[in-house]
Amino acid sequence: MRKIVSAVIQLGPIQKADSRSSVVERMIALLDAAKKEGATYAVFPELTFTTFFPRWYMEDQVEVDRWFERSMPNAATMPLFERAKEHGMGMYLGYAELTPEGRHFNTSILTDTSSNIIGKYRKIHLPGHAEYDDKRTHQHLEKRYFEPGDLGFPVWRAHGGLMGMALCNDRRWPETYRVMGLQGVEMISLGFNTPSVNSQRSEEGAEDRLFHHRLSCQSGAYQNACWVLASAKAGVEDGHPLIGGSLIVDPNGHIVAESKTEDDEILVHDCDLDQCNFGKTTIFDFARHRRIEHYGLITSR
Ligand code: CDT
Repeated sequence: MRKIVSAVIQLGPIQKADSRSSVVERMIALLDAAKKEGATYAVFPELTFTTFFPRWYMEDQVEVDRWFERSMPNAATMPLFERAKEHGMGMYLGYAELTPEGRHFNTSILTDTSSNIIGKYRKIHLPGHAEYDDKRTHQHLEKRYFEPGDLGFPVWRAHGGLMGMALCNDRRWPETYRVMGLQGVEMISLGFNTPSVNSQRSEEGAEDRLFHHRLSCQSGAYQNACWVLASAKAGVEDGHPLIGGSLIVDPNGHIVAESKTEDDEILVHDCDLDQCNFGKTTIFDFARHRRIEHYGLITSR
């Protein structure tokens, strides 16, 4: 058995006025609680340190850049990295990255048990739109504030297995999982901020959104025989509701843990990476069963 005692750490709402330090304090308390339950690996949400700012339309780049981190860790986030190192815990977490060259990405990182950053992923599937859209009930301006990720979908040998990362909308695309699946991924961590209502179809509410979220994570896990750990930022942020539904999905596609609230909450599970072996050597033995001569269209359009 190759077990990773994993904690999916859901964060409740973060308001526009909340400081990075107050969020980091909440994260440290949750990390401490996860450690008490034996966790050695913690998964935090997408854009962990702030409210989901892409719902706000901004024209002033100085205002936009306030939501971004110029380095990681930095003064505000360092206490989290220090605590994780004290606990000997690895982390996945998402943040808005502003590079020294002035590029903007929706990013996640993977750390080892000494809080060294050993992997970086930049979100590839950016949902939403780039200009103000008065036909929507709310804005979703990721295409305005971020450029598509430029690092692909690598996997990293860490924590005793092959680890992959994704962010929110990526989970709806089978290609996300398959590109990592082809590299043998055993555990995919992903953070998300999903509005509870479809801005273009108000009859699509939280139940439908939770259904599509579970469907995406469960099918990705099953079809690639890997664990999927999904952490929500949930609850009502400045009047805007986000679904909860943080999940731990096993390599058979079964949900083994799911959050019950839209607030700060922890899910802990002993994830045995060897549970991936059966699927990877039988029905989803890609080398034996895939028929790539028929898949060309997928990459040509
Ligand atoms: N953060 C993020 O990617 N959210 C999207 C919302 C899609 S609606 C524009 C998601 O796929 O959950």
